[in-house]
Amino acid sequence: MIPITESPLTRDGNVLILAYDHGLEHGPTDFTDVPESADPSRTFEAATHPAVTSIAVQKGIAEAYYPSYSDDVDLLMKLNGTSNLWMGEPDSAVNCSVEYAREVGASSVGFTLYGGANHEIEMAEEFREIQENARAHDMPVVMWSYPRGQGLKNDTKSSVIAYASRLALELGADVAKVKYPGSKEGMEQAVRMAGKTNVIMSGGSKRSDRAFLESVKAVMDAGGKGLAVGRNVWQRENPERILDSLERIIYEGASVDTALET
Ligand code: FBP
Repeated sequence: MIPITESPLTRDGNVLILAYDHGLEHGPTDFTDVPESADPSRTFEAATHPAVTSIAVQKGIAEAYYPSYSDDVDLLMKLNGTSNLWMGEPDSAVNCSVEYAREVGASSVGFTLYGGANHEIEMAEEFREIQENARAHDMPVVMWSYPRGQGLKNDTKSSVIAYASRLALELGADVAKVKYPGSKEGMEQAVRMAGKTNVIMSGGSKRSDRAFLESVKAVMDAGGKGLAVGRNVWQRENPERILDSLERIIYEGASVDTALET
């Protein structure tokens, strides 16, 4: 395992990844409410906030925008991804190699694994190659560990999320990014099952400030290391404001009420 506390992926041992691969994963619909959010520069600007440890993007956005921000922003290259136009069983195309991610300037890499999907076997094999290449370059690996597929009726129940985080440990990820299981207890179980792999929460669709921050607080109280968040930041008119609140909860241990006062 890579001690991620020594990498730019963390601040004081905690993590706040700003995810911006939604143009691929969900398409332009995610930019409808705040049209200026379609401009990647806006999210790169938000990523200069001191609360943000890294920005997670796909190769094309990294190539086009990261050079203008490389002094102020740490890059996590997402190595696979699929559009919402794909109607088949959950799967994710490998779009970038570890070597090329490094060339573009990434200090860490991210990979989605859909445990339980018909394509789990191929995805796990692709992950093996990526994980071993990343080890060779001392680059932390973040697994977007999202069990889903025909057999899974509820992909956020605690036992499924605990399995997701365990799967990340077993396959050698440094960080497991999992959906919120709905409670602090559920997150505690996921953290326990992950062993030495660090667990962070996936932000999810946009919610009220309080509901979102309460889930983040529960994650931190459960022993999680932070979150990777997209829509709950850049779908807001003022991304900085919610980042101020996140900074207080994740790095200062503030309560939700205190964080909301910022
Ligand atoms: P959000 O915080 O907006 O949920 O982003 C996290 C993320 O994992 C993105 O990296 C990715 O594009 C998206 O969620 C995928 O969500 P899903 O597969 O559930 O549609």
